[in-house]
Amino acid sequence: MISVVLGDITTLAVDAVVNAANVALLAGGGVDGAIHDAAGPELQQACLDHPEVEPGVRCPTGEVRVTDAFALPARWIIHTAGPVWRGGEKDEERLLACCYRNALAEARALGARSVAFPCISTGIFGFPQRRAAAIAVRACRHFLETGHLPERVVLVAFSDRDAETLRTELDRVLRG
Ligand code: AR6
Repeated sequence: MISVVLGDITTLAVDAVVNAANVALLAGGGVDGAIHDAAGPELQQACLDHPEVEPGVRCPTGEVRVTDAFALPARWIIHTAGPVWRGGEKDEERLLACCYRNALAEARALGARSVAFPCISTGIFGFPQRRAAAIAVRACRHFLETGHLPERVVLVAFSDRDAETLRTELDRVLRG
């Protein structure tokens, strides 16, 4: 089941929270900053425990890395680095879909029954919200058709407008 919730993702009692991180897994602003603030300082060390795969890159764009969730109500944080929007010709749409698919695959491997996603890439990284919402909803729908877990995916909006956009896209996809 996919649902849309308006609010602060750090407060949600779900098994896994997805973080819109950066490739370095260094605490930044936006939802990433909120997650680090709420989880506590151990989270940064847990992120740094993931090895660099090239200088300055612990999680390439579209991939995911898991940490404990420390002080969050969740059990795990699945960090993903979304694409920076560069006009749409740099593979941004495919990479954003990869973030959702890879995070859901990781959640399934962990045994997570519920997962919450922020609107990855649509803040500081500049991805247009409506396009991102359509990709998010489609990627989640397709993934949920392939197995039992996760049972519940929560798409979290941080503004009324984003919630409205997500609900519109979800209705569109569910209507087929
Ligand atoms: N709960 C839910 N959603 C939130 C919250 C929150 N507490 N706070 C912000 N959002 P952004 P990006 C929404 O900028 O575009 C960081 O510096 C926000 O309104 O957090 O993927 C990272 O370290 C927007 O809809 O992520 C990276 O460097 C959405 O979360 C970079 O920003 C995503 O906005 C990633 O940029």
